[in-house]
Amino acid sequence: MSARLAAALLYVAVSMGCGRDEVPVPVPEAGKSELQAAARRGDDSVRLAREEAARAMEEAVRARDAARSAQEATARVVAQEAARKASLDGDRAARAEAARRAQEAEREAERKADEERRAAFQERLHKGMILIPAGTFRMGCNDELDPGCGDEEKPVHEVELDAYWIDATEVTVAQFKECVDSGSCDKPSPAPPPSWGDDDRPEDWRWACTWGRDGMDSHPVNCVSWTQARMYCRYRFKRLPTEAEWERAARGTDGRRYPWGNEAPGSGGKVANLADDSAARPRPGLEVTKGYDDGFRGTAPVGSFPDGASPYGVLDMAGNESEWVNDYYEFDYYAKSPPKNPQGPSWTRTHVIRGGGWLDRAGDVRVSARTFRESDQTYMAPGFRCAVDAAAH
Ligand SMILES: [Ca+2]
Ligand SMILES: [Ca+2]
Repeated sequence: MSARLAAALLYVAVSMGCGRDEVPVPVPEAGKSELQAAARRGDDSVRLAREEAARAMEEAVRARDAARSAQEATARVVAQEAARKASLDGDRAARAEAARRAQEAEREAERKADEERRAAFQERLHKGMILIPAGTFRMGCNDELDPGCGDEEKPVHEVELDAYWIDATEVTVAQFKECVDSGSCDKPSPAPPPSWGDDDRPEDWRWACTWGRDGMDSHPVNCVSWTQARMYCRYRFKRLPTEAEWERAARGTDGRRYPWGNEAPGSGGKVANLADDSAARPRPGLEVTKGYDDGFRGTAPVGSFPDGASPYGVLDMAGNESEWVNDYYEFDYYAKSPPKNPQGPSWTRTHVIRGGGWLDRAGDVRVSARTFRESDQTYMAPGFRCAVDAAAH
C-alpha cells in the first residue's frame, strides 16, 4: 500500500469511526481519486460477491429442484414397478386360477368320457349275457330226486356264489372267427383226433366240426381245446365259468334235473338238441333217445330251443354242444369243495365238461352230469361259453 492510500484510509477511518471529539483528518486532494477507485473496486467486489451468491443460490435451488425431481422420478419408478409387480402377481394368480379350473374341467371331461367308455364297454361286454344274482343253491345230484345220479355228481351240497354274468348261448363260429382274425385265437381243429375211439374213421366225422364249413356261422364252435376256449374268453375280457357257476345258471335254485324242469326230453316239446332220431338216421348204430326228434343230426344254431331255457333264460345248457368250464376235473371234488365260490381242484390232467351235447342221450344232458377231457386235446364234442364277475367292470 502506498503512503498516499494509507493516508486516505486513515482519513476515512477517522471520519467514520473516530471519537466525536477527534477532529477528522482531511484527505489530501491527490488521494481522493485513488480512494474513489478503491471504493469502486470494493463496490465491484461486493457486487460480484452478491452475484456469485445469487448464482450459488440459484444453483442450490436448481439442485434442490433436481433432487426433488429425481426423488419424484424414483418414487414414480418404484410405484410403477410396484404396480407392475402387483399386476404380475395378479396375472399370475389369475392364470393359476384359470389353470386350476381348466384342469378341473379336463378331469371332469375325462371322468365323463371314462364313464361313457365303461358304459359302452359294459354294454358290449354284457350283450348276449345274462346276470345271475348272488345267492346259494344245492349243487350236485340228489338220489332222492334223480335216479340217474352218477357217483361223481355226489354228494349234493350247498354252494354260495357271488353274482356273475354268463353268455346266454354257446360261443358261435362267427364270434370265434373274430378272435381268430384278430390274431388272438388259433383256428379250431378241422377234424376230431385220430383216437376218437370207435370203429368209425376220423375222416367220417369231419363234418361234425363246425369251423370252416358253409352255413355254420351261428352254430357253436367246437373242435377247440380247453386252452383255446380260455383264450377266446380272455379275448372278450371274460373267462370260462366255474363248474358251480355253470350249474347254477343251468338249474337255478330248485334242484331241477334239466334246465326246463324235471321232465326228460321226449316227454314234451323240443327242448334240446341231443342224440335223437335225427342223429340215428345216418348212423343206425348210434345210441339215441328214441322217439325224440329235435331235427338236427349234428349241432344246431345256438338258441334254437327257447322252450329249453333255464330259469334265468340261459339257452342250450342241455345239449347242442357240451361245454368246457374253468375247473380241473376230480371225481370226488364235491366231498371236499369249499362252500363259497368253489374254483375246482388246484390241478389235474383234465378239465370238466358240462351239459351234454348232440352225441349224448337224455340222461347225459342232466344239469348235474359231469364228464371230462384232456385239456389240450380238441374234440368235436365240447364247445363253451364265457362268464364274467358282476363286480369286475
Ligand atoms: Ca340232435
Ligand atoms: Ca350246451
